[in-house]
Amino acid sequence: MIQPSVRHIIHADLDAFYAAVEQLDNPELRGKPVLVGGSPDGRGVVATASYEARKFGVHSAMPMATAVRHCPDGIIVRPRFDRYRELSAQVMGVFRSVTDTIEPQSLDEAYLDITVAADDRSPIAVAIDIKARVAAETGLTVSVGLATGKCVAKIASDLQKPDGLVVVPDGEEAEFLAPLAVGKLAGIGPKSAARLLADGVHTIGDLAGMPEPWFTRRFGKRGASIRDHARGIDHSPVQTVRETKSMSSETTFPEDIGSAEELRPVIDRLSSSVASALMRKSLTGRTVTVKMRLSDFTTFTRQMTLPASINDDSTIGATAWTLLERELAPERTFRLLGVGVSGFVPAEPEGNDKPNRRRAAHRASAGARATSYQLALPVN
Ligand code: TTP
Ligand code: MG
Repeated sequence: MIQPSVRHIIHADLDAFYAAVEQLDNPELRGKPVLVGGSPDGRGVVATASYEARKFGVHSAMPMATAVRHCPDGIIVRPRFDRYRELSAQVMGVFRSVTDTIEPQSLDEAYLDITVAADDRSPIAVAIDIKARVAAETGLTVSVGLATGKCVAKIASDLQKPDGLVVVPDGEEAEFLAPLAVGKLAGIGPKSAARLLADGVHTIGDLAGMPEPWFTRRFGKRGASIRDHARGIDHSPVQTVRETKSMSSETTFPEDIGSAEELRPVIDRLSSSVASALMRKSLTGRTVTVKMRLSDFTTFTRQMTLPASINDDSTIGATAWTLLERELAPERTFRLLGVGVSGFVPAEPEGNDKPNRRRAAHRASAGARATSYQLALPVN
């Protein structure tokens, strides 16, 4: 019987992600042992290996030199993070077209709450559809676990890799988990697993059978949730990550400073830290903000909107410096400085919407003249 309170949660994880992308883009690598990562000469490590290479015992985080010894025919490929990000965005797009309730865990992994999407068809049909659409739209395979909670769904997605689909029906969670190794449970790392093994607790079933007070003794505060997880109980929600609205970096000085010579390098350092955070997320923004806290704790910001969207450290630094320089005054010293970029513009394909872009640029340059002065808020 279907109860209305039962949730349908998917954990989806791409198979041998980086290696699969390399095999996708270069057909010559298909069916071959591929090692994505650094050089075997230096201290390079394996980011991931294709399933063909895993047969030789190669795994993520293994030194590349060791991997090559295990798998001499392995083809070493340097990672291409931009391409991985691009495909990740496509895959997340497929997920998002099924449900808004999605919690990405990394580039190749996400939880999806498909309870609503499964209103008019079975959750298994939704899961099959997701797998088929990821394959059709990207050429990649994704392993999917479907269960009533995140913890079981995650374990399920890993069980039949690659291209797996494991469904754990409502009410069968504990039975499904019972024979599996304790180390598969979220929160049980290799050290905990080794200690549990020494105590004769090998499987999740063994763990679930331990008396309640034992969990608190063993795991402290985490005891209750580990016990629930071992019994397949997990009500934690799929948490939609809010879109990043701004990126900033700030620093408090050991001693207050006020001269241009001292402040300029700080602005440059903060700007380059913001720039690299933006680049890592492939974001560009038009508004640069400087946050200032004076010796008397007065805190305020100045911001400027540029005609174009940027993420390079020199433009951020030059803009931030223009804003700060106007505030310098004899006797005025600063406790804290921050630099931020906001007003993100989604990457837009070239040639689209030219008139709109012109309008946007026009608005932006108007904004640059009207530098806004936000509230001066005393802190404390
Ligand atoms: P995973 O999903 O852990 O691994 P995977 O997708 O390669 O293989 P699987 O089929 O078992 O899911 O990680 C996703 C990507 O993250 C992986 O392709 C490369 C990268 N990664 C690293 O760079 N270093 C690491 O130690 C791990 C575990 C992953
Ligand atoms: Mg993966």
